[in-house]
Amino acid sequence: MNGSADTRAKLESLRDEIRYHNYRYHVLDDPEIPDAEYDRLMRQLQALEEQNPEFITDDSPTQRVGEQPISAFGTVEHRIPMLSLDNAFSSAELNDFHRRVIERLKLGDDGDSLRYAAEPKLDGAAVSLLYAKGRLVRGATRGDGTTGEDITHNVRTIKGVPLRLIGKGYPETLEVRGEVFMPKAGFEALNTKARELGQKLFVNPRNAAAGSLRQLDPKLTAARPLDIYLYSVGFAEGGSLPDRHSEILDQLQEWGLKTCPERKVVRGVQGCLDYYSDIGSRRETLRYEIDGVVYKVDSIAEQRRLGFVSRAPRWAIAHKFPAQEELTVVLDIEFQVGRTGALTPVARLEPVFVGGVTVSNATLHNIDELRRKDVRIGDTVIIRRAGDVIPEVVGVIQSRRPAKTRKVQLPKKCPVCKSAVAKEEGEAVARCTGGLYCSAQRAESLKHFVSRRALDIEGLGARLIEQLVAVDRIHTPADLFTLTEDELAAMERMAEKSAQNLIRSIEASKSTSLARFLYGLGIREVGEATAASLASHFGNLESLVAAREADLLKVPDVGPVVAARIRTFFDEPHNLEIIERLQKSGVHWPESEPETTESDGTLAGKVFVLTGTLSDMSRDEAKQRIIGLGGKVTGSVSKKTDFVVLGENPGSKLRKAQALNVSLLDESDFKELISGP
Ligand code: 9MJ
Repeated sequence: MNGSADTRAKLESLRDEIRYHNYRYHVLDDPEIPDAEYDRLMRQLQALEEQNPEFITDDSPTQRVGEQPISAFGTVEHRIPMLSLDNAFSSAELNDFHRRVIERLKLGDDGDSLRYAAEPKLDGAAVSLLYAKGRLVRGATRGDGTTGEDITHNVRTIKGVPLRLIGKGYPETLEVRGEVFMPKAGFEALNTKARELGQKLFVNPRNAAAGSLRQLDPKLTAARPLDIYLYSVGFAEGGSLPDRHSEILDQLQEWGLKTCPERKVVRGVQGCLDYYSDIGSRRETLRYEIDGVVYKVDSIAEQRRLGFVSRAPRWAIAHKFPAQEELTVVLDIEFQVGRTGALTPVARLEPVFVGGVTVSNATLHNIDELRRKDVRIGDTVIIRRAGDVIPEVVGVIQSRRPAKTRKVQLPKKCPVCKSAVAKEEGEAVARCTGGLYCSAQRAESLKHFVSRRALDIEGLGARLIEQLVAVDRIHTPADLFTLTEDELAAMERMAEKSAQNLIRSIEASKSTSLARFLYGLGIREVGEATAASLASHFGNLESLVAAREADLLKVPDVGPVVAARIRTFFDEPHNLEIIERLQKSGVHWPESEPETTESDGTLAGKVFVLTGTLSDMSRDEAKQRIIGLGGKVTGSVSKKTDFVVLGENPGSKLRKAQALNVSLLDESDFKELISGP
């Protein structure tokens, strides 16, 4: 008896929790928890209801396919229900799906070559568009799958939605379905504007797309950067369609309906898995947000034979990427001291699997962020890890804050060297004032000096550097070149062979380039690109050390702040002494002719940014060509950038360029430009 009362109470409390999150998500457009957590709650409820079917109630969130339409819009009955997709979270689950398909279709060994139409799974809002005699007559949201909201006025404002179909041969009546989404660049621009105006930010592009579609005033929707890709046909009358999904989409494209350019036909599970990893590796560089890929049995006849289960087709599955946001608990908050003394609050976490790896630390960026987000020890927080970016704490789940939490204050003294901590007014970053007295700053400077893009000393890891600093064996980079093999072999966890190899790579690192050396010195504000500009501008170290601020300002990429930092660095006798010792130990680089700043080349005055890998030339070569023609190359995209050159797998610079409307050049455009008239 008691057992069943407990079960009912548990069911009701889960349902209430899910209803609360439905409300936050669908009504307030302000979700509190990550999708992965919502999915877990839903699955928990489904499992509990499956075990206790007698307790299923009509008003349970499981009994609804999607969200109920809000009444402000007219409603639309979908003639054919708009289904959702089943999910596969692993290749094993994908294999199960494929096996079921083959069994149902009785394909036997032929199943290995079954054709699937594969496409990215867009993270936006599902819509239906109805065309009568080629004219757009209605747009609707998915709603609960059966009944959606009439958003005709809003979809008409989306430039990617044709108001009339083009070409010929389209059916008299055609209902197409797809995803309205907000491209990442547009989303960032929108949030930047909202931040400036002190307005509420959108949590993610999907939320922004869904919210934009449900504006009562179409002018508001029109001002939002929305786009669309169509991915299926609901029904077609008075005309015929091809008999493969992939060919139907080709046909839609010819009638002016946008389809995703990444879609592809693959064969069997292996083809699906290859597609999954290809799209996964390019996910960050796509201009829109996706949360997985979708595979659909390509043959429409086979789709019909497979049919549907209650909510989803049996012929399609969404293969999800690992969630990029997850929940966990903050065990502690510590301050890490960086190379420049910056104190970064870091949350120590209950380990959590997110973005494909287990994460136990996440950054809180700086003290202002920590205060703004009001993260406390004991809090349940959202952790985000996207691509290779350092995991960060996105925010706190207020409703899960325990009665007792502990707030963390900015320490007055450096947690490592006890020097005073200073934070300048208006600056977000607090710093340890200990300079090279602080062993953390010393260790971090050394790690930077030996890092791959600086002197590139292989085998000299963070642990070893920390040990060497802790025993006071190394104070400055120059001390690295006095290490002996015997000494290293005596260090903890150091095999003789590794000691030998390390000495060899220290020796090899002595032959470097001026750009790498300058970057390795760790001058504030001098990143890789600025170091490279300084190296090619001055050609040798002596001229750079002797340069006045006015001379430095002539270097592309160098403004007054950077120039002052460089001057301060070389005015410090201690720094010059280290440089001299390094050169005496044999660190050297080839010198080059200083650049002439006055140029009348064909690219005179044009500012370039390079991103991604070019197939026919190295980045350095590309850069030399631009400089040779009078142009400049800088490291980051700004309003001053004239062109961004895109190689293979461009990074965030592409998005920035799109947001700022900077001209983009692919490799062939670029080659044409530098080859001249
Ligand atoms: C998305 N979200 O990209 C479907 N979807 O197909 C794609 N969703 C879908 N297909 C049938 N590419 C139901 C939903």
